[in-house]
Amino acid sequence: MSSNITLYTWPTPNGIKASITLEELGLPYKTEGINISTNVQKEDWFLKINPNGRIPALLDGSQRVFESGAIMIYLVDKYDTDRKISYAPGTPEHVEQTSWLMFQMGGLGPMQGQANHFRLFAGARSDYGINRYIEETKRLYSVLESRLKESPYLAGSKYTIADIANFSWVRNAPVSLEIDLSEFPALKKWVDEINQRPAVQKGVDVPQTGRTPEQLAELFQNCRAKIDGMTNSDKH
Ligand SMILES: N[C@@H](CCC(=O)N[C@@H](CS)C(=O)NCC(=O)O)C(=O)O
Repeated sequence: MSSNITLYTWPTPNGIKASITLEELGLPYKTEGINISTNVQKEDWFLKINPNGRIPALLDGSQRVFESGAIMIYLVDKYDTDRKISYAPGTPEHVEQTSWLMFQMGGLGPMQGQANHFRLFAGARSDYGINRYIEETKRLYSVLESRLKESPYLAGSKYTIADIANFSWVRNAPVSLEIDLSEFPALKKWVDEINQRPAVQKGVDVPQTGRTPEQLAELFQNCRAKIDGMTNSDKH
């Protein structure tokens, strides 16, 4: 199928949801690397594509799409005619697919994002913030664990965008937040399996930054050490 897609992205948990989806669908696309540490995502030209000033965002011809969940839904609605990574609207599995996608968009992403903020990037140390958001992230992992004990994939027997969305956040938790996935064996098995998919291996590295997994692990370790070295600023 013809497309004229440009993906504006950076290899972060939200960014790779879009690139993995494009890779799984085998769609040709151009990539514009948006290095979020330089705040290019707040520039006027970019705000015309995503008024929220965040990645990922996508242009398909003159059609803009922003919010990673909306991008995934747009791509499967328009291009997944073979239902490779989605269920057909009107089926019970499609309702499950939407439910688990929204679980990620409204729950796991925001909560783990706050855990990342307090544990890795905050300007002041808050043990309350660290504990609250890491515990909430783990609670959400236990919800995924329960589902994956009863079903091979989140929406049913098929790998879908619901899996891509949740996987994109869970995969890095051991190195970023030191969450031990062996506490969640069904979740760990699912992550390990999805990690093997060729489209996932390509999609997690878009755009290529040249940073190795070891360098990323060291970066996270340094971030945690910086926070640990601060005095806890919570008021009691
Ligand atoms: N709900 C949005 C969240 C997007 C988001 O937070 N993107 C982060 C990277 S993972 C970002 O652009 N951060 C830079 C910033 O906040 O300026 C989505 O799912 O697309």
